Amino acid sequence: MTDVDRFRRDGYLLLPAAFDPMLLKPMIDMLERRVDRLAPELVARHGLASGHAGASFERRLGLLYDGHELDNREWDPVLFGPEFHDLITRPELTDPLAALLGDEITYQGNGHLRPYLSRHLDRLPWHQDAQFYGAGTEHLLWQMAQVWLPLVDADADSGCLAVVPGSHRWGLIDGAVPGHDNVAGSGAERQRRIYRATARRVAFEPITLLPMRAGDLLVFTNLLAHTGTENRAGIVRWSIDMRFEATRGAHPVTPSEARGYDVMHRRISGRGYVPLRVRGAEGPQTWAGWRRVAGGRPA
Ligand SMILES: O=C(O)CCC(=O)C(=O)O
Repeated sequence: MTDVDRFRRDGYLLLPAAFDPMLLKPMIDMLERRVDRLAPELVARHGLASGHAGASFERRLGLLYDGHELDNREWDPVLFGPEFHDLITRPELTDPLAALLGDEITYQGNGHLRPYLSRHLDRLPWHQDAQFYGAGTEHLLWQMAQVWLPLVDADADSGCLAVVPGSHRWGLIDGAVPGHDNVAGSGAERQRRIYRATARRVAFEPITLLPMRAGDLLVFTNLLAHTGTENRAGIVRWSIDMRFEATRGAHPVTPSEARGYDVMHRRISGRGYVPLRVRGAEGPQTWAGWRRVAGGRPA
């Protein structure tokens, strides 16, 4: 069975050791510099005795936030930079994606960097990503790929993902909120509805935990039911999740796929995400080119 067969059967594909961990180093070094710059402010704000300068990448941010809330979304803008650009245009990532999406591939600009702290009873609940993208995007099942990339080892104690294999065949569990605006934030009530409906649907299904090491890659469909798990390991589970598409316009699509692209692209442009061509006949866009499209947005 090929990787493509496995992806179509299970709705996800785990690629162990896709990256030499050394290739993650520029990204990690950049994040360590950010944490270092942030440390004096956090020391003052949280009344700490020390900035924990000697602590490891896995531990330092957790020590600086000990007992305090961290909003992961504050870290997303950090992805718009040369280190992330260079990481996601690498063949180690785009080769496996090309097997699934074809040779013209675009990162949709919608990535999240999650310094996920060790917090008992805290995790992202069960959902399908398409529930958030909006009804219609389920038709992009084979035109999109979600990628999850841990920057540190993530296991059952430190918040690895869990999935229901084959759940992409269930269709959209709850996306049918008429008039739902998929550009604006989902709102607490909508989020609750999505999480509740998905939790009910997965309740009696066999789940699979996906422990991963730094350098592994997980690729999954936008209909795969998945959740984060509790991080109880005392380390920061640094990970990146991001969405790619078979570049719109580069290949023929069905009318429902075209509708799916319309809904998805409305969200992307409405939210100001800046897509990046990571692979194609013209090669990947350069960092300078990506930055230019973003209108010189500061990195
Ligand atoms: O990183 C996590 O814990 C959850 C990530 C997730 O739900 C996603 O990538 O869609």
